[in-house]
Amino acid sequence: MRSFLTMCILPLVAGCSTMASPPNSAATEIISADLITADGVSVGVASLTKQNDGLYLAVSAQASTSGTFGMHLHSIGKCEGPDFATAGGHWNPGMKQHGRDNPMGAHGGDLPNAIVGADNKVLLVFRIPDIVLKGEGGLLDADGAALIIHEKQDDYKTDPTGNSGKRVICGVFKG
Ligand SMILES: [Cu+2]
Ligand SMILES: [Zn+2]
Repeated sequence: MRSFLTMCILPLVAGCSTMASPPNSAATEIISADLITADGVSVGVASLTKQNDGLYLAVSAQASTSGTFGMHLHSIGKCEGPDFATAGGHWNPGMKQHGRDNPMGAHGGDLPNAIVGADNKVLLVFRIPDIVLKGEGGLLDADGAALIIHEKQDDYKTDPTGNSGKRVICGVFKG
């Protein structure tokens, strides 16, 4: 999966026009991340792509269980198990509180919950707001960023974490 996506960084590489996932043909991959568990086992990939109408995040992974799980962009691109504390807090360039349902929110890194069906597969593609990617305060600043999926549902309001529990899956975005 990762090598396939990486191969498609150049949109004109033969074969990329048949790429299944992104919804339109002008997609340009910006960066991708291997997703790992606390034991360091690779379980999928996440990628950021730029399309005609904005930035998209795609997540494809095998979870250990079905359910609804908090998912965020954290501020440091470092995934050291078992607790992934090295990834820091939620990416928060606007100095807000956590959660879309919090009047003082939300963090720039707050994402919708990942809903995992009975097959335990996570397969999500969604548009994220246009954000600053590079340079000071950008998502892909010197220390990068991490995508984290948690053990519990994000309640979209409890600061600073949405009560989403442990960090279960982590991937490093480094630009
Ligand atoms: Cu998180
Ligand atoms: Zn948050």
